[in-house]
Amino acid sequence: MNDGDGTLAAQDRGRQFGPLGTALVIIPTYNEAENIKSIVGRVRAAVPEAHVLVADDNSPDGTGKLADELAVEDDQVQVLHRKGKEGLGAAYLAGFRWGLEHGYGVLIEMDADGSHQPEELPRLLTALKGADLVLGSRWVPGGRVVNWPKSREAISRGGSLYSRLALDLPLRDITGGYRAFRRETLEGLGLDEVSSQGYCFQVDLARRSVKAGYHVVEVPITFVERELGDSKMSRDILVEALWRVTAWGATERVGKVLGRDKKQP
Ligand SMILES: Nc1nc2c(ncn2[C@@H]2O[C@H](COP(=O)(O)OP(=O)(O)OP(=O)(O)O)[C@@H](O)[C@H]2O)c(=O)[nH]1
Ligand SMILES: [Mg+2]
Repeated sequence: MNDGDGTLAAQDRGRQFGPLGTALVIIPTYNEAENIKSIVGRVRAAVPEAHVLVADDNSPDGTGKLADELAVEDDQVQVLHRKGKEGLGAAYLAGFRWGLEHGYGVLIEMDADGSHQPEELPRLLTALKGADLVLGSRWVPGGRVVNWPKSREAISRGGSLYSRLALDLPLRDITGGYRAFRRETLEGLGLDEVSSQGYCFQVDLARRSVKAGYHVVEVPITFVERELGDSKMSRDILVEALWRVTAWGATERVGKVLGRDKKQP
């Protein structure tokens, strides 16, 4: 784990990490017809050895069909067609399962709208050579957002700060969705118990990773606001994140207090 000043916590020093294996970039899509071809092309150019899985929730705008056309032309591109819109978390869980079943060594989360720049993927993968999980981070030195209104930045920074304090996590960008996991990390997180969606899904996986003792590293990224298509962010997603993070924080605090009482004679 990063101990705040960029150095490794004592228990992580000297730890050996195995080779990475083939990477699968999972791109969840819902109505991303204007973006899908460009994002897949950029991923393939930036990391030619990586494979791509588009996890589409039967988008009414035909994104799934466009992804199929890409898959026909390129055998490193696959499409997971899902029945209907079930949210970002469910799409990622299905993508992770597919990737683990197919033997990939690294599983990457990336939005379809260009906010996560594929050209930054090599830096995430380099960091993963010495980590269990790499978070693309807007809120560490060197990270930034482009074209976001101040109000959106305040919500995002506030969400990460609240999660950091409520859950006692030594991380700066806890809601971000540009991440690289080693397969062993995902296998150790108890994915079958994850039911959260949206931003909350990202907080949930970060929290589980830290609690499991994994070495989590934040790499600065430049996050670019989408130019095409519509955001799926909603009030419901924010409300879900707020209540779940608050409930997890309260449960952990009660657990710590009870544990401390038990130790006292
Ligand atoms: N399969 C699937 N993908 C989804 C769903 N909801 C969102 N996505 C995808 O998840 C990614 C992130 O969604 P966005 O709408 O960009 O959310 P956001 O980045 O928080 O919001 P903006 O910054 O406003 O774009 C995009 O690639 C979406 O197409 C869903 O229900 N199912
Ligand atoms: Mg987006």
